[in-house]
Amino acid sequence: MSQSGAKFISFEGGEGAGKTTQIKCLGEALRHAGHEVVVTREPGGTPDAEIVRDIVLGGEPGRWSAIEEMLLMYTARSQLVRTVIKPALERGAWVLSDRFADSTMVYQGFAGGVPMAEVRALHKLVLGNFNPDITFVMDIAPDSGMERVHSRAEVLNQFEKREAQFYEDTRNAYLDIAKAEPTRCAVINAAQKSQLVARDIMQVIQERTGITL
Ligand code: T5A
Repeated sequence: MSQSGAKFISFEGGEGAGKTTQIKCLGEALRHAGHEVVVTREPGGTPDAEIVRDIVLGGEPGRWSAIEEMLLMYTARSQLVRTVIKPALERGAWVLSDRFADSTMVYQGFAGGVPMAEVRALHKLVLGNFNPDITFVMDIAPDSGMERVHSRAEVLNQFEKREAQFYEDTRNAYLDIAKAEPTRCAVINAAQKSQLVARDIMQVIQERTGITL
């Protein structure tokens, strides 16, 4: 679907893994190399989807059932893909997304208890076979990631107030996905200094796409 080799790249991983930081870094490198780049995030990325983000992330844990969360995520995702991501790829822009469908599989599926087959069926219904070309799984011990989140001193969203086991489960689920889909996913050691994380990400981009950054 994309023109001129542009790719759809998602960044996944636990809270505080450094996804936003690395998207900024990769976006700058791609722009510097002359590519158009669209940066987006999930849930969110369109005015309507940002409203869904506020609804689903606000309040206390347990406000929504895992199925309700999944439906809200896919409602927002459907509009984001239809109105932002696909048009960008069609005109040759690279798209960098802070989280995408693996987050639903991990948070509402593995950790939330929605059967995998049902998450996959909803994905198929809403998006068909549409998926990122490359997914970076930003791997870090949950304690270290949460330390970074707490040091930012922002108000925590409901997903940042769960028990420690929840973060262990989500980390393991991401690693399982990466193991099952090695062609799409690349696991990155996100506990390193930012510059080293960025170096590893750019190396994967160069190896898998053939572009020079
Ligand atoms: N969710 C989402 C679902 O349950 N289902 C879904 O389908 C979707 C799409 C989103 C929540 O929604 C859930 C999952 C999430 O819990 P969010 O607010 O977007 O919530 O939270 P996160 O995506 O987790 O983003 P964070 O902002 O918490 O973490 P990032 O983006 O991974 O980390 P970043 O780059 O903001 O860095 C965090 C801090 O660490 C520092 C940064 O400067 C920053 O202060 N930092 C580093 N420090 C040291 N070394 C490094 N290498 C560093 N990299 C960054």
